[in-house]
Amino acid sequence: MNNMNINWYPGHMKKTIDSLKSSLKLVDIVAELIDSRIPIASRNPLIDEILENKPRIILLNKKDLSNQEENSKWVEYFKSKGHETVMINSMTGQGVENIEKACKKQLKDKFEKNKEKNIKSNRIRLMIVGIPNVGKSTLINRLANKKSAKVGNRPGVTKNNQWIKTKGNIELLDTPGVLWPKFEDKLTGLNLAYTGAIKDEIMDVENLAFSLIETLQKIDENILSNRYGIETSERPTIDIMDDIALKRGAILKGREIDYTKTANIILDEFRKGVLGQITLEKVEDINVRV
Ligand SMILES: Nc1nc2c(ncn2[C@@H]2O[C@H](COP(=O)(O)OP(=O)(O)OP(=O)(O)O)[C@@H](O)[C@H]2O)c(=O)[nH]1
Ligand SMILES: [Mg+2]
Repeated sequence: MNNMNINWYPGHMKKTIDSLKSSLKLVDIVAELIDSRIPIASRNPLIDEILENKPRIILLNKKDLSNQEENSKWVEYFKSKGHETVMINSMTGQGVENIEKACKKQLKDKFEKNKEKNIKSNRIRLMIVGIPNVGKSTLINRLANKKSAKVGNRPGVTKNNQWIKTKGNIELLDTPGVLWPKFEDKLTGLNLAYTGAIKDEIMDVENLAFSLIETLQKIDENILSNRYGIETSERPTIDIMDDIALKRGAILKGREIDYTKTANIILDEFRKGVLGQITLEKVEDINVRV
């Protein structure tokens, strides 16, 4: 956790907010990108304050890695808060085609006013914001119409701001807003670490994997049992870890268990989705945390 505090010292946060606020003036709407496995931990704690009344849509990314039933519940939840919400997989582009429609819904007023003024413009200027590693660059690449050149600088706009033309009516600000995640409570830090959102480990890999095993066991005892062909029901976490090590041949000279290797296997397989589509934070958890 300490490393994250170093990366996001107060001065850094203030700079981020200032630059984000000036970018906000350039766009019609903001897409808040969230990791669908951890929709609580992957949101910035100040996002509502920063965006104020700016139109916003929510994009739940990495839908290939999360539980589809929980995803539906999260979409309902965010919609109930007034946010148009879209489930996406930025890697394959699945769901990305629904982003424009969601923007249009959220910008209905603007389009109606344009109509009254007899202005014919369907252009939607969009900026993506999100915490590190949530998939911002992948989504930008996915939305970008590779064949068309960059739209170029607009007059009166900082030289750095380039616009990317997409296949539809969306014009994308090429630099996304990188926000810091929540890191007030331990569970949030752990969930960010399990999913690989934090590169600087908040604890060593062995302890992290140990605690991931406990978490997965609580979600569904079949996850590890199915994947590694071991008995997991009502067994101590360390025994489960030992069994995984034996199954995977993570044994050192002198027949000692290689816990580092075992831990890396478990973490890597979880992050890649090999253990299944697993959501770590459910809608119900909102009442307990936040
Ligand atoms: N499985 C899966 N992986 C994804 C998806 N979207 C992004 N990724 C992966 O997530 C990792 C991070 O993606 P980036 O696009 O670099 O994330 P970013 O938000 O730009 O990260 P920073 O630039 O560090 O802030 C990469 O390994 C991507 O391949 C998705 O929908 N599904
Ligand atoms: Mg990036």
